[in-house]
Amino acid sequence: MSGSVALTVDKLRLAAATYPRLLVLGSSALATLLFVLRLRATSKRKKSKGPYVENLAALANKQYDVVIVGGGTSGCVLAGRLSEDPSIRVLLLEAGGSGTVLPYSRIPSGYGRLLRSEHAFNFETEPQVNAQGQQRYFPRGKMLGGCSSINAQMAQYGAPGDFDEWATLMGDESWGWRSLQKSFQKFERVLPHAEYPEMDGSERGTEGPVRVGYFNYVSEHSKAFLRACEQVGIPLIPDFNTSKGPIGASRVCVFLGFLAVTVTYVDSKGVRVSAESAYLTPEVLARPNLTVAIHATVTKILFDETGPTPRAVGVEFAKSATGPRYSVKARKEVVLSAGAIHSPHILMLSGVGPEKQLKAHGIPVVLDVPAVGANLVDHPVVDMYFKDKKNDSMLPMRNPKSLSDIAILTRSLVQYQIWGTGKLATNIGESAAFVRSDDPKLFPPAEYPRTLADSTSGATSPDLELFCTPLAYKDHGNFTWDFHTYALHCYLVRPESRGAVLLKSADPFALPSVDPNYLANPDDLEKLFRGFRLILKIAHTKALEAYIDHKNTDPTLDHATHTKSDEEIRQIVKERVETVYHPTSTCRMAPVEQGGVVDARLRVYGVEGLRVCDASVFPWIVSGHTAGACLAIGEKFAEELKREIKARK
Ligand SMILES: Cc1cc2nc3c(=O)[nH]c(=O)nc-3n(C[C@H](O)[C@H](O)[C@H](O)COP(=O)(O)OP(=O)(O)OC[C@H]3O[C@@H](n4cnc5c(N)ncnc54)[C@H](O)[C@@H]3O)c2cc1C
Ligand SMILES: *[C@@H]1O[C@H](CO)[C@@H](O)[C@H](O)[C@H]1NC(C)=O
Ligand SMILES: *[C@@H]1O[C@H](CO)[C@@H](O)[C@H](O)[C@H]1NC(C)=O
Ligand SMILES: *[C@@H]1O[C@H](CO)[C@@H](O)[C@H](O)[C@H]1NC(C)=O
Ligand SMILES: CC(=O)N[C@H]1CO[C@H](CO)[C@@H](O)[C@@H]1O
Repeated sequence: MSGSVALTVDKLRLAAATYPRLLVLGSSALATLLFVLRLRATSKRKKSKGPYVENLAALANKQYDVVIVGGGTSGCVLAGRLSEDPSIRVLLLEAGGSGTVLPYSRIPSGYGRLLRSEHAFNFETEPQVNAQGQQRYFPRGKMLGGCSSINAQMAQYGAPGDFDEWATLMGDESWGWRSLQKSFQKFERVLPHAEYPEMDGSERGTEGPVRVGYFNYVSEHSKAFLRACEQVGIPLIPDFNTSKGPIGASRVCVFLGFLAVTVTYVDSKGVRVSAESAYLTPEVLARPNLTVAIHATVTKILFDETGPTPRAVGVEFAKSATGPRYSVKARKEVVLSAGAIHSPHILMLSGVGPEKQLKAHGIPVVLDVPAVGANLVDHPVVDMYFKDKKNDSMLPMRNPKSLSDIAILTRSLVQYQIWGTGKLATNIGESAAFVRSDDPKLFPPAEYPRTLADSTSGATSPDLELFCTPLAYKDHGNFTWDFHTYALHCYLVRPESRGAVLLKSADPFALPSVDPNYLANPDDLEKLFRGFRLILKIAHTKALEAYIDHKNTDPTLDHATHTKSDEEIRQIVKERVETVYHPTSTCRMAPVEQGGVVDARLRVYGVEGLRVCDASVFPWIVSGHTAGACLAIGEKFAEELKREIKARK
């Protein structure tokens, strides 16, 4: 009894001694934070909130040439580019609000806070039958810019072979890398950086609206990760030195940056570059022929079914499930850019999809297209957690616990506010490496005897990506440790498992079912297992010795995982596998008989006046990050549609 009283008195004394300092520091941190948030929010709001239409009634029954459904990554590109032609009247309808007014979208490290918020569609997947039956959180951005407003800002686009495969499939060279590269260059404005002179930009765009460069904060840990990769035999290829090298392997390597500090969609002021911030600038929004409406959820596409072929003639939309529904006419085209989950969802709600499913939900069938929502493919990731030996992680940004944490947070806030640098400017996914699961140097056949089907897009394309983050997290940030951690991650860039997006209800405001069907193909598990083993090897290199505390015995960390059996590791992969946020291919561009929903000009087969342009049209998932290709296909399609509309006049 007396002991506990003494303890309490001691605690009080300690609290009395520390609280004033805590309060002072805490309130200074809070003040700085509020200052940053207010300043950044209001300066932007003045410029960009005004031009967005929020009164949906004002749009009712109006006519446009092109109606774009979804103001996400591809949708913003289309709106910006199509409205360059003053003779085309464009309407963009976006379910969410503006992303550029949200501080957690603008600050590169802030996006974790937008997950599970009202600014995301917060899916839980169907139980993953090959991954211990678990349901997994699965977010999609719900705001202008779409996922480009909440993504990790890693500007790596895949491998040239990915796009060459698209060209071969469609028999259309315009989709091949050599041609599509122009569309990548069209969106890019590569910014030089003193620390990385090898990025000379000679094969990159320099005039586009999307600024890419090396302006994110990079921790010492991430630099050490690159050295660690070298120590296990992954060659460090200076990124993007594309000058005059031979075409084949060297260009591929350069494009991929087999191992590199990631180039990011972060500008020289340390602010995220989203499709909204890049394409919906005040000058663009001032165009009389462009209308951008926010908080406008498209509930269905309207068809004229009087002719021999159904024709999309407009869309219906609403602010909320119970609010009034409005409609607008599209004189020339309706373009779906609602992303890999919502584009097939909207098609189904509109009567274009698998007949049986539509009928089960009482939706009148316009056209039976079994491939709508099928072929869902996503990159499955597994994470490994370690104790950060340097105690220099992102922990104070998330969860400041001590005076020194608060001091670090305050310093970071000030640094970010004044220079746009410091820990807050990290994109979290700071460096990455790409490897092949059949590389005999990394996976000696004696140790890994199974021959796996080659799912890559070519001899110089990868099937695994490794990356590191200056903080370990579980469940997409729902759980973090209360001490300093470091994490290594591995994901499969060319999975062969396929899932589906299915209707759960005819209510357009109810989320559809999402089943990425992780690990359905046994080779996927084997490749991830190899990646996991490689990561463990990297974690135990000399280069990471100073950064990872392998003496730590916390059972929730992976310091002893390398001692586990292959079978145990496979179980860990199944237990941890989840989305790295790259779903694609639910409205595939492919010949009809190969599960195609759209043709090479992104026209939905079997109907007129309807296109799809977003990640859902990727014939196969790219061997890397997906936002770049969404921007590029937006550029490509906008150019073609402008030309097409002109020719029709
Ligand atoms: C957390 C996270 C991290 C990621 N990290 C990276 C990365 O580092 N690098 C990278 O390259 N890629 C990354 N990605 C993936 C990449 O951002 C996406 O693949 C890409 O942005 C998708 O673009 P999209 O145009 O297909 O769809 P989206 O950008 O998702 O756009 C779809 C838009 O449609 C709107 N919409 C949906 N339904 C309706 C409706 N009924 N009516 C009106 N509007 C509607 C949505 O609100 C959204 O704005 C990440 C994604 C996430 C979620
Ligand atoms: C980049 O390319 C130039 C010209 O080909 C070459 O001289 C230089 O060594 C290269 N730099 C790196 C870092 O590879
Ligand atoms: C890191 O923090 C732990 C306590 O959590 C402490 O034991 C260790 O000495 C610290 N290491 C460094 C390098 O500060
Ligand atoms: C976060 O994790 C807790 C505990 O595991 C869980 O109960 C909760 O549902 C999770 N929160 C969300 C929003 O998923
Ligand atoms: C098709 C259309 O509405 N065009 C209008 C675009 O804006 C100009 C003014 O800049 C009008 O003159 C056009 O009629």
